[in-house]
Amino acid sequence: MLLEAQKIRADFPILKRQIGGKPLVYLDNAASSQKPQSVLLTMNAFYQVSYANIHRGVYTIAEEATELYEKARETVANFLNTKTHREIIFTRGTTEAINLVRFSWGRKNVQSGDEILLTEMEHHSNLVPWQLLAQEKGAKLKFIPFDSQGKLVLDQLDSLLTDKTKLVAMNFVSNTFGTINPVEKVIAKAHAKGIPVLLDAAQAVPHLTVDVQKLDCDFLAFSSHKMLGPTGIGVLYAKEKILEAMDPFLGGGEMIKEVHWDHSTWNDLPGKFEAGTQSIAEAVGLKAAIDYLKTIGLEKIHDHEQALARYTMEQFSEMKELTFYGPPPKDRCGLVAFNLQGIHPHDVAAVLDRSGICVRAGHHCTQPLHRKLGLEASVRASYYLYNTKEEVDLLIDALKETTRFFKK
Ligand code: C6P
Repeated sequence: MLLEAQKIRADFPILKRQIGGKPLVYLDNAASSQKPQSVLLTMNAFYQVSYANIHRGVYTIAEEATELYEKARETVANFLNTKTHREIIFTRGTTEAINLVRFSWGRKNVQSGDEILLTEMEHHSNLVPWQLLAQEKGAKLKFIPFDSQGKLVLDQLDSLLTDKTKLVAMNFVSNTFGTINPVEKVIAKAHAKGIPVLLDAAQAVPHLTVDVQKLDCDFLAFSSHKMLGPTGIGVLYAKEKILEAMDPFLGGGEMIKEVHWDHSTWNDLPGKFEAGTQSIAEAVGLKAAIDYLKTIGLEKIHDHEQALARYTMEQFSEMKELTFYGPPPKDRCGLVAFNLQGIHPHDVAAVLDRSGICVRAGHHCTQPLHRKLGLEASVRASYYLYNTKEEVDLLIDALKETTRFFKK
């Protein structure tokens, strides 16, 4: 079922733009999404009416700003169905959230000879931090493989989870295949052996209903900018008792209770992990983004994007010079990565830009995944609630034209 995308589009000022006289066709939502008017106006109003630093001032606008910032935390907590809002830590984004776990949890809990289990389809943000930790500690990384459809092969999971495994860290939705991974299964198996699980949910939270209590994941990370919110803010969710036992991440203002010349004590959660002045207006903007997503409904958004992906794949199947990657539509979110035979992905993206079409070309921060496929790069079209079937048609026409152009 498709959403009434034309109505939704009216809420996004940038979508009225033209590129070289052609309407903007924004199909790079997995990289970052566009922002509705409500997010822009809310942030603007915050700066114009209530802006001040938070948790410090006793004057009216400082109290208002603090209230709005904490209201944003509550909104995120409700959105993810956490047990308490103390389990929500604001970070700069997914990357920082995962690195927070690496430093504050990983340094304490991973030792020489230990193992961390990842998948072969991790974004570099959920691979490089663990490589750095493994190098520092003398630990080892292991990988759940993917098959020719871009789905995880779980046959070996029991033997991949060993007495030495200290953490499973995996993406919920692949940013390259679009695969919705069977995270519940992995969590159940890992927990049966007492192993905590971190979900990189950067491509999941914007598109799927995510309930952390139902999932029972131990950590979960995502970014605001991929879900209609501003850049510069993201979230780390972690179970309260795990956060309590973790060391602070950054040291400085706000994360302390008492400071002496030679030592300090730490603030209660979540302050312990939010050192320095935070991205205050961005938190307010993230709340507005979640409010907007809730008015449409994540189930409807997912159905819409999946229908667009299905339609794209049907069209792609008819194009013999095009290869696309990943699982069948029912197992994926709304993105499709592909290649046109004999044409470099960057050339494809540059030609599409002449038709006002924005797609990502490159390795999408999944170099090892591309290497396993024998590729250096691919083109990726990724959809969101405001994209239309007509835009997919424009993409298909432009790709056919690209093929003709390069064959000349
Ligand atoms: N993927 C893409 O085009 P940050 O940059 O911290 O907001 O998010 C990093 C990140 C982590 N995990 C996954 C699964 C992701 O997709 C991303 C961001 C973008 O695919 C930019 S590289």
